[in-house]
Amino acid sequence: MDAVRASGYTTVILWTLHINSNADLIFDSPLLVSNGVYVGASTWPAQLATLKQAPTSVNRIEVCVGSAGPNDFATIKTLIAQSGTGSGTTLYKNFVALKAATGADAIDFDDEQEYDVTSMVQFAQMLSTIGYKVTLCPYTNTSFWQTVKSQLGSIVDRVYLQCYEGGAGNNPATWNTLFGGLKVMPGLESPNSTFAQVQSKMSSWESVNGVPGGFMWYYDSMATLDMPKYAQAILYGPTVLPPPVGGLTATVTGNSTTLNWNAPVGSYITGYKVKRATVSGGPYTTLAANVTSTTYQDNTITAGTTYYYVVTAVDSIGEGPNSAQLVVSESYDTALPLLTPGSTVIGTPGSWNNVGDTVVKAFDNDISTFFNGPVADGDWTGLDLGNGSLKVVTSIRYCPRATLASRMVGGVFQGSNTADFSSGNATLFTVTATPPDNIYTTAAISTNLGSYRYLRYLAPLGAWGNVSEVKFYGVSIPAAPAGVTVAMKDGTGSLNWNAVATALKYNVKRATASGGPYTTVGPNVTSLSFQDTGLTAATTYYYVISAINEAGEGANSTQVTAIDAYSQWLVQKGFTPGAANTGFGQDANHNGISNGVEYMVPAGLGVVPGASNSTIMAIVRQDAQVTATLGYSTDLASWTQVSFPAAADQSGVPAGFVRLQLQDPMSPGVPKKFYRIKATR
Ligand SMILES: [Ca+2]
Ligand SMILES: [Ca+2]
Repeated sequence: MDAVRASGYTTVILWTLHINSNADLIFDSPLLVSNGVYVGASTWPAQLATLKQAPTSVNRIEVCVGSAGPNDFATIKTLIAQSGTGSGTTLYKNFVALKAATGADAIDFDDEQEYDVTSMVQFAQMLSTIGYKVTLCPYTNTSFWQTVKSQLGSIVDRVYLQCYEGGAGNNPATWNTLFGGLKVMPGLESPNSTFAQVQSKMSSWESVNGVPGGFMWYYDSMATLDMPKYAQAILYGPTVLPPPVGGLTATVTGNSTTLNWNAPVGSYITGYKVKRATVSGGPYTTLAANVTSTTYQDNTITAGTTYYYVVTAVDSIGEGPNSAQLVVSESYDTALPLLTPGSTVIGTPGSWNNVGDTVVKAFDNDISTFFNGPVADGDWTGLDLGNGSLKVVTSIRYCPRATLASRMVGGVFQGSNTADFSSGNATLFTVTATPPDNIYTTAAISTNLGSYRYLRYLAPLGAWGNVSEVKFYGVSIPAAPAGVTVAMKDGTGSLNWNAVATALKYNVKRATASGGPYTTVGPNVTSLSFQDTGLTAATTYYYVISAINEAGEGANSTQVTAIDAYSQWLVQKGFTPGAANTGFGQDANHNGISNGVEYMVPAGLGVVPGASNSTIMAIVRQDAQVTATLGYSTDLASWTQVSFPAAADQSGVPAGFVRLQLQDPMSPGVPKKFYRIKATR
C-alpha cells in the first residue's frame, strides 16, 4: 500500500470482481460479499483505507467488474431480469456492502462479451443510486459503448480505453468523438512497454487529441520501484523537460563539499548539471555539466566563502528548472537566519528510560547530545516560533545521533500551523540517505512550501526520535514596499521606495493598464531606486514593487501612476515629444513664449494695479515635476525671487490648476517693477 501511495498514481482500480448467479461478489477468486455482508479478509478494508491517507498520490478507488473471462455482465443481466435493481435485492445490498468495505468511488465496467445496453444501463443506474460513479473500460465495439454513455450521461465520468492486447490498434482520437466531449484515458500495459514507449505514446496522443490522463495495466507486472516511473511516463512525455531535482544536501569536510540529491522518478534523465554562485539567487556558474550519478564533490571551495548551489536534471529535450538553492557556509548561524533563538522547543514529552535525553537536546547546539524518545515510533522534536511568527524555512541542518545515523533515514522535517501537527502538515524535507556522524548535513528547502509557526523533525518508525541537532533557518515573506513614488519625464520613470525589513532585493513591475497585468522591468534591484528608461513619453504607466528575500517574493506595493503631463500636453497641442523645438524651454509654435510657460501658465501672468497694492496673479498648473517661481526686476537685468502663495479664492480654477496671488505694496517713489514667472522642469 505504501508503494502505491508513493507511486504518483491518482486512481487505483481493483481488478476484478466477478458475480455469481446468486449475486455473491467474488474478488478474483476469494468470496468478498455475500447476502449483503462483507465476508472477505478482515484486514483488507483498513489496508485499502490507507491508500487515500496523506501523504499519498491516490485520491480515488475503483472496483472493476468483468474481464475477458467469466461473462459477469450476462449474470448481471439475468439477475436484473429475475429481481430488478431495487434496494431490497441482493445485488443492490452486495454493492452497498462492497462500497462500505472498499471505500470505492466508482465501478469500472470491463464487458468484453455480453454487450447488452439495457441491463448495463440499469446496473449503472443502480450503482449511481448507491453513490458510485461508473467508468467504462472498452477495447472494442464503439457503438455499444457510445450508446451506454449517452444513456447514462454524467453517471459515467471516465472512459478508460484499452490500447493494448485486443485494443492495441485503438486511437484515442477516434474514441474521443463518441462520448459527448468526454475524452478517453488511454491505457498501456507495463509488461510489454518500456517507460520510453509509454512516454512517447502518451505524449503523441496528448499532442494530437489532448488526453485527460492515462492508465497502466497492471500492478502485478510492475516492480515496486518502477511504478513511479510509469506514472511519470504518463505525466511527462518526451516533449517535457525534467522536473526540479529534490533532496539536495551537502556536508562540508575541510575544503571539500559533498553534494547529494534525489533522482527525479522517470527513466528519461540523461544527466545533471551542478551549478554554484557566490551570491544568493545567482547568476550560477556550471561546475559540472554531465554528472550521471546523484552525488558531486566540489573541491574548489575557499574557506570563509559562502556558496549557493543548485542542481538541474537534463533529458533529451533539455534542462529542467533549478533545484531549491542550497547554501553552504562555514558560518551558517550568522550567515543564515537561525530560528532557534526566541523559539520554544516542542515535541514528544519524556525520554528513553527517563534519562533526560528529551526534545531540547536536539536544539542545544551540541552535537554530542541527542533526543532519545520514550517510545520507538512517532517521536518528534520541533520549534514553536511564537504567535504570529510565521516563517518560510529556507535551509535545514541536521546531525544524527552518533553511531546510529541510519535511524534518520525516512525521517521528515515538517511545517504546520497546528501545534500538535494533527493536520495541515507540509513535508519540507525527507532524509533519504544516512547522514555522516558528528557533522551537520545541510538540506536545500524549496521556498514555495508555505509559511509556518510550528516546525519539527518526525523520526521514522523504530528510530526512537534519535537526532543530535536540528537547525531550521528561515525568514518571513517580506512585506510590500511602502512609500513608492514615481516621477516621469521625457521617457524615463524614476522610482523610489522605502526599505523593507529582511528584503534582499526588489522587483519593479510596470503595466500600461491600471491594475496590471504587470511586467517585471527591474528584476532583482538591490537599491531603493530605479530608472525605467526608453518609455513612450506621453503614455501613462502604472508601477508596483515587490520585495524579495530568502523566503521568496512578497506582495506587490500599492500601485503608483507615472504621467509625464508635459509630454501629454505636447501631444494635445499637436506636437511630438522629443521632436524639434519641443523642449520645455523651447518654443514649438514660434510665438515668443516658451513651451513650458504656455504649459504651466496658459493664461499668462496678470497684474491689477491698486492705490497702495498691485495684485499679481496667475492660474498655474499643478505639476510636481515643475517648479514655478515669481520674480521681479526694476531694470530687467537683475531679478529678485518672491513668494507666490495660493490665493484664498480658488473659485473658477480648472482642475489640476491653482490660483497664485501676491499683494505687492505700491507707494509713491517706488520704482516701476517688472514681474515674471519662471517655470523649470
Ligand atoms: Ca544536541
Ligand atoms: Ca510658444
